[in-house]
Amino acid sequence: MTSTRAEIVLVRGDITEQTVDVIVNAANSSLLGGGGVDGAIHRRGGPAILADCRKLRASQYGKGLATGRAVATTAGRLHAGHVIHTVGPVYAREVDRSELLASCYRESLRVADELGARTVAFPAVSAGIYGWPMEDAARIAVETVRAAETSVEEIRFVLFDEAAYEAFARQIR
Ligand code: AR6
Repeated sequence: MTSTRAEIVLVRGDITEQTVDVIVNAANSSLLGGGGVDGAIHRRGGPAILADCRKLRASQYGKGLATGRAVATTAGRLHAGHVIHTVGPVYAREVDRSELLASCYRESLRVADELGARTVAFPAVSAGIYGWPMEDAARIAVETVRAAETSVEEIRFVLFDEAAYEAFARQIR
């Protein structure tokens, strides 16, 4: 069954503290870690996540993970079954990369479905170091997951600060 409309839940907090089937990471194409959510996930999840990422780089992702795509690893010590790493686009005023940002959410849900996940936590992909304006990032995130055909039952957006939480809340209303 892939027609269930998932419940969308907003939480203000740290995504690494969530108990869910899948935690989505706003990664970069190297898959080898970074700052922001990515740094927090690797720190809190421990070295098993990086070990899995290195295996992916040594096998089917020799050139890294393309923008808009998603791939799963272990979640290490996080309270989750898997981490799904997705690579958001860097925001640019002169080119519209919205479709790539939407793809991050769609592809992550597709991989989550393959894993049989029921609960998935997302950060605001691209809305930190990659510079996407929060209001627009929230609109794309919410519109995309609403339109997605998925068996996931709960999609939890975990927003780090009040401004991000409010931006997502305006999209849900
Ligand atoms: N829990 C939830 N949200 C968080 C957390 C956390 N622990 N930490 C930060 N955020 P970012 P991006 C918020 O920069 O823009 C990395 O170096 C943050 O406030 O993590 O996609 C990667 O390796 C912001 O709202 O991801 C890439 O190189 C949102 O999460 C690059 O950054 C996303 O911010 C990806 O940049």
